[in-house]
Amino acid sequence: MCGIVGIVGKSNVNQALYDGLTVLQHRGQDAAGIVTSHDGRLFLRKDNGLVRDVFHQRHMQRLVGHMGIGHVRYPTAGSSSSAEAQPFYVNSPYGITLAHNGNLTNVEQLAKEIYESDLRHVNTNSDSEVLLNVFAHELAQRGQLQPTEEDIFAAVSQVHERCIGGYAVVAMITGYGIVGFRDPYGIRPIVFGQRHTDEGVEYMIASESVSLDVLGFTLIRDLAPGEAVYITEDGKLSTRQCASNPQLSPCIFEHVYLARPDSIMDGVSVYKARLRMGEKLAEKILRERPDHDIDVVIPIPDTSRTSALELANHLGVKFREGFVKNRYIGRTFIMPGQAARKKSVRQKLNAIELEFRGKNVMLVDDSIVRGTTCKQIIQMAREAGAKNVYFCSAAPAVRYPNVYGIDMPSAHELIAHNRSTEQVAELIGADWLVYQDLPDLIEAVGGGKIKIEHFDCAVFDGQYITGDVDEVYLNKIEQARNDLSKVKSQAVSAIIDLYNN
Ligand code: PIN
Repeated sequence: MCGIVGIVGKSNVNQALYDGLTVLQHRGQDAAGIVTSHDGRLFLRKDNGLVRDVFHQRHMQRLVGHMGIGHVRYPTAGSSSSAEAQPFYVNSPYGITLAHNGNLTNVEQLAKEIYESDLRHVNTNSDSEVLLNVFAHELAQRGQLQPTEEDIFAAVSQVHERCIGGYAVVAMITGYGIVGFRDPYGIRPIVFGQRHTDEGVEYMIASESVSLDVLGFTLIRDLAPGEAVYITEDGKLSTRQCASNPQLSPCIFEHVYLARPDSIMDGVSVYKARLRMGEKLAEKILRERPDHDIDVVIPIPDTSRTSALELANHLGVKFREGFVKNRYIGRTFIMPGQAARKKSVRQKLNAIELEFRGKNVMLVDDSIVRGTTCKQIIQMAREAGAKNVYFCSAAPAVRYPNVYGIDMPSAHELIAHNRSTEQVAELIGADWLVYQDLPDLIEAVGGGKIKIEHFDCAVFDGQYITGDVDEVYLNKIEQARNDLSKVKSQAVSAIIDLYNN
């Protein structure tokens, strides 16, 4: 998962891009980058770290120009070196930079084609660099000294023909304009909007509408699946459907956990969807255990608060804040003679005992992925004196890996993979575990005022919408992950050895 922004303004856009990325920081804390264009030149700053750490005064001063794009990265499969921070750049044609949220499932094939047929060099393992080269190649094929909107939309159509997976993209064509586009299933989110200034209309493209809100832009709409928007440097906006068979199937996990609650995605308020998730959970509990003995509903901060609140309302049970989260977790230092240890949940969350002592508590989280955190939280609730600890997940059981750009563990690391609800309950130590049913989640998100019928629910049902994901592919990503974690743990051991010797 990553965050992207693009702005065509009437004055320097560096500060607005910085602010827009800061609002999207929850989508990725690993690396950040901004590129701007001025007088046919581009100016780029990117590095590993949070937005506030990557950009200093001296970098901001150099990022001149009335248009630019930016990115915050959350690593998916592959390494997390600063060389893979985005935006990426290719000099031909025109000087194109690109930032991407998502994952291409046919990246291996594309990388081969790019090298063997398109005669292009890709310097990293990032699928975003591959995507950029496909787009650049297709634009170059049009052979125009000055690209028209026709050329740009035709290149996007070719990208759709060649690239499979989930992708929301912003690209800047130096000296010409900014283009945003979305994969033909609309798996990853992307919106655009405008704001009026004394100098004229400014346009912004972003992963989430909250980024537009905070900067004073009005949401125009989401890009449709397969659609592209092109905004020229002097502020002319055009849109085009570039895919031959688009079909909206957005990632439902955005609503469960990834997106901010104050965003509107594909017309649906994330906040409202989460309220409805709570309502559906309450209905399920009342259906299955009409004589339940829950004394209090306690959310595990932060995401689950919205659904927990509505769950408590519909059960007619008290809602209480039983856990306090530390927002300022410090770094872990490796000291001589000490092994690096993961920060425990105890350091992040603390229980307020009086809400637990002698009570039957229903804890609520947005989802259960590995099950490691919730196991510790259940333990904490017991230590705080709870009589019985019940657990509710606002999402169904996560049983399959994500291949469209969410950093999710491989199948064998998912606690619910090949396990029943009862088995998971036992492993996490809950007296009773309630998962949301998938049809209820779909109804919670797609059954409001705006109807959405199809979602990418692959992490819950193993149905990969692009049709190209099979056992062989899943085994390959599992292997890549294992190799990566081996390399990481070897690196940590090497550092520890260094200190110890
Ligand atoms: C919580 C986000 N949410 C908490 C992410 C934990 C799964 N985990 C998914 C629950 S918030 S585990 O956004 O930080 O508030 O199942 O892997 O233990």
